[in-house]
Amino acid sequence: MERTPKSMRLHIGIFGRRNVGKSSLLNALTRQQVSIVSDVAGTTTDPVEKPMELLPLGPVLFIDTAGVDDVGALGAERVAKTKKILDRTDLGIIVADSGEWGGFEEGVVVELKKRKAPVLVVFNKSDLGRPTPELEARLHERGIRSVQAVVTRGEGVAVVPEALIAVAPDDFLAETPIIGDLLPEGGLAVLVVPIDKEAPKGRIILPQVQAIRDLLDHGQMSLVVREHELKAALARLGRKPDIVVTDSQAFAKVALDTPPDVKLTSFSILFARFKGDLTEMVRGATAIDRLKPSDRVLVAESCTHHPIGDDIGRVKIPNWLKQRVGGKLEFTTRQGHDFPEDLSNYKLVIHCGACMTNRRAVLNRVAKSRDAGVSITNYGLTIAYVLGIFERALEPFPAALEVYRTARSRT
Ligand SMILES: Nc1nc2c(ncn2[C@@H]2O[C@H](COP(=O)(O)OP(=O)(O)OP(=O)(O)O)[C@@H](O)[C@H]2O)c(=O)[nH]1
Ligand code: SF4
Ligand SMILES: [Mg+2]
Repeated sequence: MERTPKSMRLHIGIFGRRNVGKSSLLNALTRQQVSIVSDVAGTTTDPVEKPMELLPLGPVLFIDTAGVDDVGALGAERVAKTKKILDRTDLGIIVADSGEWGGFEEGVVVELKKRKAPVLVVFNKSDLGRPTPELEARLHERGIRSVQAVVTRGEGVAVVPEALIAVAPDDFLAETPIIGDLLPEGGLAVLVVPIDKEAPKGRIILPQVQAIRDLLDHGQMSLVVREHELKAALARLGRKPDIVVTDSQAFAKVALDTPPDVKLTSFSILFARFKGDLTEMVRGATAIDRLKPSDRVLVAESCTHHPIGDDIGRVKIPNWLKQRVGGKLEFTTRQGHDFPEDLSNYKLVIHCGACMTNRRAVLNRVAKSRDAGVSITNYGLTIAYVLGIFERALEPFPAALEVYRTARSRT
């Protein structure tokens, strides 16, 4: 994390009048005393920077600024410093006090919009006063998202990361390649694509197409085979491939046929990283061990049509999990944009590969699950977990594997 160059981090500037709770918010988000908080207006005089990993958004740099509503020589200096921060801001948080919104806040909105930086408004101190519904509606109409908080009591802080994901610029969310970074240039990936009755006629599905394109973009080769051809294909090669990627449905057979020193994973696991948050979903998979009979599990699919057959989320995964738990589980399936607002009844969310949606949508669901204290994982990770090949399937992703091993050692 610390190796991410500063320029690659999403820069999040925190702006607002003096004493509105900017530094309190930074400390709450980072869970550290990074910036000095006091009831004296004008406490922060120089910008305070704090790099951190804000999952699932990735590496960010928070910049707490000096309140800029004051006048006089010192004030002018502060205004100048804060204006400089505006120029480095990819995303601006405007902290407002007790629902108050005026020319100052509007001015910051204008400056941020000029720089094409998205805005999130945090109405802090809502224990003392709240924004009027009209004000909230007005901001909403202009596409400005707002949340209410009482930072000193920790209230509303947990929804801030979720709101940041929702407003973050697209290019900060779509940085991970699908597969190209997992093998060297000129490397070879063998892709296992079952052609069974569930495969769509005359074509291969989107995650597979996109993986092939990503390999081409990275100057790598691919060899596409069906699962019963894998052994023969490997035997024909002069050198072992760098990685084998399989459709999750053929995981068990492919794991047997792939030499132990060749990396192996699934399309769905590649997509847990590409479209979501692999680390969080790896941690989520370990919740399978804590499932008990009659627990509720949510199966979420990003589109209403499943080209590789409906039965994976509705039949196969439920059956494997029931077997493992040794009793009945309550499964609910949701499709498309229909993701429940209230997750508190569920023990686990199992998401599809999300090939038909964008990363922001999945990261939002990851954040929602985390807020609700519910584990979230995906199809491919669940299958690898129940088949007992989880560590093998995570070998290409050392950081995620480490998270898994740490999570296991705690239980
Ligand atoms: N009642 C109430 N007080 C709060 C809340 N959040 C912060 N405060 C208090 O407000 C005061 C100012 O907080 P800071 O975090 O220092 O505010 P700031 O915006 O960084 O202030 P400057 O650096 O001076 O511009 C402190 O006494 C905080 O404890 C809140 O939600 N409710
Ligand atoms: S979005 Fe999900 S359910 Fe739809 S095809 Fe892709 S993986 Fe399957
Ligand atoms: Mg401050």
